[in-house]
Amino acid sequence: MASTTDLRHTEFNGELTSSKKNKMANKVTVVLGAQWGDEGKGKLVDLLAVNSDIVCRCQGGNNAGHTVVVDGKEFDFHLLPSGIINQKCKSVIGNGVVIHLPGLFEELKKNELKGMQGWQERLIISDRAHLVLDLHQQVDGLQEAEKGKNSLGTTKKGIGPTYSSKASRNGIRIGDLLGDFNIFEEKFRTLFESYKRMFPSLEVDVEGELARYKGYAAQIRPLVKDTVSYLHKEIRSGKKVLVEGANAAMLDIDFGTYPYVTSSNCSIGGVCTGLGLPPSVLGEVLGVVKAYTTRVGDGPFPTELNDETGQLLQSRGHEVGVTTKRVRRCGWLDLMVVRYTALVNGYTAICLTKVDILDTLKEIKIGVGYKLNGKEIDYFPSSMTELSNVEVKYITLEGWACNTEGVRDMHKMPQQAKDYVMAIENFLQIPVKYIGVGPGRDSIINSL
Ligand code: 2SA
Ligand code: GDP
Ligand code: MG
Repeated sequence: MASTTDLRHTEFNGELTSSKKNKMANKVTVVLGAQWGDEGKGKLVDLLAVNSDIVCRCQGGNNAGHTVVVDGKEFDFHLLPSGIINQKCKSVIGNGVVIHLPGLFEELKKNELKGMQGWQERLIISDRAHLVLDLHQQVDGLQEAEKGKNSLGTTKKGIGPTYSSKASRNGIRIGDLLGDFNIFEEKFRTLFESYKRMFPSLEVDVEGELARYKGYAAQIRPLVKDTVSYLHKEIRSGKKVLVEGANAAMLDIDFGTYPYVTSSNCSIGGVCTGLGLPPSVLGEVLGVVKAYTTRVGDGPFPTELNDETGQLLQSRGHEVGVTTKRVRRCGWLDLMVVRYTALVNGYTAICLTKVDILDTLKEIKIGVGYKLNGKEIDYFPSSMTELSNVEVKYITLEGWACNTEGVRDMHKMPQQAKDYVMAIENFLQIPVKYIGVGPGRDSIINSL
């Protein structure tokens, strides 16, 4: 029987002391992609990690590619939170993330060679996170091939099939790998057989895979925890937590350009479900917006530029996928997209990146409205047919036609660049807090 004494010793006994209340006021900062990804989230996370104790990934897998440039050295992170190079920060891979263990160890090794040290003391993995198996990656490729000209342009990292396994409840979690290996083996065989029935060409060396995973189990065991209670304890004790969203709101499985989306919630809801955090602990929500728009993969893109300006943005912006090396499609900034994702995510401020890439343009356009069948619409279309048919209403601003890379103070920005920023703030009614003018950690203007 639970005694009264037991209850008296629990955290909540009816009275919260004022010091406890203050500690609960410590809010989690969230960084989210506001367009179709690759806005520069990695760079902002790396910058904010300097003042954080814990950096967390909450969703996605190694489809993501987040770049961090420190002292001219470039790091690309896929599964690891971008704060991992910060010696003072713990890095958490939360329950909402899907983990390809071979990819994770490869990523750790690659970064060790670049000088990353001591990650064993800093990396924490949720026991509830699902495993991406090589067979999921094969299935991703087979599904794309089956779709032919209607393929989605996935990264083929097994993300969709893994989240499908999770939703159909035959997925395998990190905790399963660390538990009774016979049960893991049974789950593995069942999963393989069910996919084999769907895709007879699927080839898996089951015995080899099982042996390999036995090895991975021993390697990851010291890193695995119940990250839900860990994070809550740390937040209560006053630690500063930063969450790094992967992919972006327009790729969100619910709010994005479905079916041309990834398979997780890349918007604010994914932060709560992917880490076990209630909305009440969330504080600042920073939407990362690229000063123009890019998209990698298929699907409608209303402000896409299939002309010289699009090529210029692609080449000046080095717009190439960090994971797949695919060339990214480029176009003007579409504020209809950002306004819609702001509704979903509730950005408290914007980080506007890659403003320097626009330095050579004489004129810059911004998409500020959509017309469908000649009529302006006040919603973001859910139908891909509608979105493919919208006519974009643009405003045209004068370019600044000078170099902004060295600017670190908003007052020293050319007037036209200030006007560009102001046009964005006025349209969105959200302050632009940071302005990126180069890939390096210090190439940023804090404008508030
Ligand atoms: P998936 O693999 O199932 O998640 O693909 C579904 C769609 O999501 C897009 N997606 C991305 N879009 C932008 N950046 C991503 N990360 C890499 C990068 C992409 C790369 O940082 O450059 O290297 O190609 C990313 N990951 C997924 C994908 O293109 C599909 O449209
Ligand atoms: P993420 O997925 O959102 O983290 O973004 P990616 O790393 O995929 O792509 C963003 C690219 O832009 C990377 O190569 C960054 O180094 C680079 N980058 C980020 N911010 C800026 C900026 O303000 N200016 C320039 N020129 N490059 C930037
Ligand atoms: Mg990226």
